[in-house]
Amino acid sequence: MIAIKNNWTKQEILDIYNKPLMELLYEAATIHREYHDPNTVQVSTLLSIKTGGCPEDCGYCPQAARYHTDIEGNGLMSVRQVKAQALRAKASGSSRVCMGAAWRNVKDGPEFDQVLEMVRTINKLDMEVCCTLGMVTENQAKRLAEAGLYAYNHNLDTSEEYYKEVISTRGYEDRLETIQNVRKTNVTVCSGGIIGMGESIEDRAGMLVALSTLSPQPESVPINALVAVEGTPMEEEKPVEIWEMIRMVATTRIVMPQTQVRLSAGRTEMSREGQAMCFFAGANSIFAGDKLLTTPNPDVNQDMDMFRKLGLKAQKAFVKAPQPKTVEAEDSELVSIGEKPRWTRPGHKIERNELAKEKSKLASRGRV
Ligand code: SAM
Ligand code: DTB
Ligand code: SF4
Repeated sequence: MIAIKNNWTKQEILDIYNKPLMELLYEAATIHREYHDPNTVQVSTLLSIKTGGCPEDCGYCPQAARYHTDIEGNGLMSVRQVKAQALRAKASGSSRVCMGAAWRNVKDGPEFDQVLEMVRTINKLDMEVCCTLGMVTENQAKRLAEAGLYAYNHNLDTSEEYYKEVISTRGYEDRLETIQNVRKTNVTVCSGGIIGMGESIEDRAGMLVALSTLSPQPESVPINALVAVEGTPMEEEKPVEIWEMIRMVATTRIVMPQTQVRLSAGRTEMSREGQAMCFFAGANSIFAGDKLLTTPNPDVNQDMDMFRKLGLKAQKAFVKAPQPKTVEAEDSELVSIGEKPRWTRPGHKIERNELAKEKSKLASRGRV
């Protein structure tokens, strides 16, 4: 095995991304086999525990309150509901549950306590628990770790330069700081991004520089293809070609050999042959279940049929890192410490976000 390289440059990554496809595939598949069982794929189920009404302006996201989309918003789910969904996910072959909340950042209080209880409950079902709740402080990351969290998802989404064209309500440095806060615990880091938002190939390479130069590199990297949802600023973005997805997956595999590369949003638009090429190129994780957070995903039976045809097995829980211990709420030594984090709010104007917001205002007045 080659030592992990932590100083990738944008040019080196571009040179990999732009290789003739057969060479790129061969190189990625070779590295993939050195570090992973090529016939095993992790299956993770997403659960939107708090949907819609988010104060952020992420241009891709149907859950941002300021855009007019069709999604149905919901308050925080109960621990009982979450347990029932986790049991269903386990029965259908998932080893991980990823709970997503449409929050800008975690706030100490009863809702966070409820999420901590969800983490304890799922860890006790012997499944890997992941959360994606927005920005977190060091103390909040420690409390999640103590409850038994296995992974925290916090995407960089794109390059630092293009991020300014996507989101105006927070800065790239906030995302990096949250990742650092998670790194101060034993919780593994899951961080990736989206392709198909109008970014250049340089931006894709820029995102991979930001991820691959983290030390250690993230344990998982989700690669999402934009799901262009009506009402969002990105509603008119053209779907990415499968070749772009394959190149992105292969490049991610080469620059982050140990990472689990997850074929994430956008699979409903991909053929099985296309997905098979992504697995060959080094993808070894998927989101399963007929829904992502708010948008459709392939049916689990269809996925299991694809696994059978390709001879793929579902990865067992805790094969990459040991199961964390859960400390019960009453035994916890960690409490809210009244932090007042200063997450940035750049607030610059992004034209397509402003247009989508205006359209949404007109729609709510019944004029569109
Ligand atoms: N609110 C938290 C945050 O932003 O970190 C967690 C939930 S957020 C929905 C998690 C990730 O979903 C985003 O970082 C983004 O990468 C992905 N995502 C959201 N909408 C998407 C879309 N329309 N297409 C593809 N990926 C999307
Ligand atoms: C990630 O990278 N992709 C997932 C998960 N992490 C949280 C979310 C995809 C969301 C796609 C749009 C939706 O369903 O709302
Ligand atoms: Fe909110 Fe997360 Fe959606 Fe951004 S991506 S609008 S932070 S739910």
